[in-house]
Amino acid sequence: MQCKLPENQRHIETLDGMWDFAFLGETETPECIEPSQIKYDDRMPVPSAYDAYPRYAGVRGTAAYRTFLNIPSQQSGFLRLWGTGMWNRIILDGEELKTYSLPYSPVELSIPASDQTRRELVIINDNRFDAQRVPLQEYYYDFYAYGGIYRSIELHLPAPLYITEAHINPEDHQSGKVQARVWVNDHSLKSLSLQVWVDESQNSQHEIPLIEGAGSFSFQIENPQPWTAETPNLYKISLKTDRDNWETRIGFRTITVENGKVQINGKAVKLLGYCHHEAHPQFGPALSVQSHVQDLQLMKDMGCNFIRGSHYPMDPVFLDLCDELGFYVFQESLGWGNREKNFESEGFHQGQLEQTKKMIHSSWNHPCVIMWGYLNEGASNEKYAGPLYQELYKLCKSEDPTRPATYASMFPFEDLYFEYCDVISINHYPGWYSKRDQVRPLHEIDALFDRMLDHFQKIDQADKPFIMSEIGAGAIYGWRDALKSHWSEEYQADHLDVVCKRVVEDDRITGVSLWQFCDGRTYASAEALQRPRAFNNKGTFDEYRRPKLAYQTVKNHFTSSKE
Ligand code: ADA
Repeated sequence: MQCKLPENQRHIETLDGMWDFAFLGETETPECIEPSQIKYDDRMPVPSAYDAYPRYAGVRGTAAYRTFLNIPSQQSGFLRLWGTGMWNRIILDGEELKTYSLPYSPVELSIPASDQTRRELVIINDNRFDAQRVPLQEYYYDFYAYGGIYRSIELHLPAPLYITEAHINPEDHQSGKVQARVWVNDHSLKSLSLQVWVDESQNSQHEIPLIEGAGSFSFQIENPQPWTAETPNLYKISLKTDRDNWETRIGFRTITVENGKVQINGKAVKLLGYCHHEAHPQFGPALSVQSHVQDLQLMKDMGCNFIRGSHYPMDPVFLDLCDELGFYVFQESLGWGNREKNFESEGFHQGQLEQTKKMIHSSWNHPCVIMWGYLNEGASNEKYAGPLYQELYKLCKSEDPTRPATYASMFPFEDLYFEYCDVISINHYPGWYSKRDQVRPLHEIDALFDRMLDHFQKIDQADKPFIMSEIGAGAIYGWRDALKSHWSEEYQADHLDVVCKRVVEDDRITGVSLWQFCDGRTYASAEALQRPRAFNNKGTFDEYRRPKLAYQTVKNHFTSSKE
């Protein structure tokens, strides 16, 4: 079937569905595999983490995906891949388009025009750990690293002049003023005629001067309703040129950081919620909208208003749902416990900057995102890490001055870089990783909060909001035990009882993202010795989202704080 484009309009189609597939095993040089030699002997859904499926469970090596595109002759366009793991080589009609490794990050690739209308798209994907090929992902990260195409792929066939990006920034709901910046593909263009539509009605007409393909303008929405987690009011914005129609949704909410508080629309909020991995034992990180809604409904029901997307940028579908259902999101780039070897690697350094920038640009318009994060539990107590902490902070502030930036530190008392964050985020496990002779060491929890709060005062950081970005205890689902000690559901519930009580009652603590929403698969190697079943078992739900005892405990605290 020949596809016909609507005249002078952008045509977008999803490439999701069943693709040809082949698992090629431990190839020596996936860079050199000749696409025409690949024998596709299977079919695989896109999106999918193929190594989560029974036939390929746990394999490491090279895989190939193939599909065919139907593009009118002489039409150019681009592909948007919303998130892949771990290393990829993209080939169109036998020609290399790009080789990259930016797990969980969106990537765009131009499609050159051709006489042919049936185009062959091959994605060679490798899921082996390799410091050169995959500098951002190490074998020791405490969540299973899958291969495949985790998220949707879109084919965009725009008119010759099109909008590449727009940041729509509602100032505040009292004024209803919206500042906007728009970018087009043609950098020689001097001005752009554009109409703004709000919720299907025409709002305003603009003639925007452009410099190097970018220009700014503003418009007004009459009496807008504010966006908060409790009142997630959204407005659909369409930017229409005579050749394009670019759409997004926005919410009127401001974020400020003042006197040790995070303020939404000028009002201090207590952030209560979970760290959330995109993970399911059967599907890995390739989750459906149905599964995202399940997780969000469970968190809403417990009184959560806050989610830390650990430890990589969340799926845009998940962010859309957070916009719609009302959650505040801490959106962070991929990193986990990185040390000297990583900080000294050029690939890691550049990869951090590139993925963080892509994260900011691609999730800029989501009202749910209230802060940017980077380098989870990196070496923020070491001198060698300083330049990257500084660069990432500056990058966040220059790409987006409207949101605070932070990083989850595991060094509350030795951290050297609190100057490079607007919110102090601490990961710590009092009452869990404890001295070997301690039985039910719950007393450690309040003692740690006291010491940290004193310390932030002493080092003059108490004017920054403080979030407990990880804290928790493991429990094996169904393991109820008279001793109520480590790994029992009782101990986890008692532990989170102390944590939540403290966070809810102490005004100096801005919030908590408990570790973690649900259990998640981790190391397949002996690294798993502290991880029974090879899962991180600190979920309040198990990996199939079945609640443990702690569910009711956390819910009681989080819902009581709202009364
Ligand atoms: C760290 C890390 C988490 C998880 C946690 C744990 O804080 O950021 O990903 O590994 O420890 O369970 O120990």
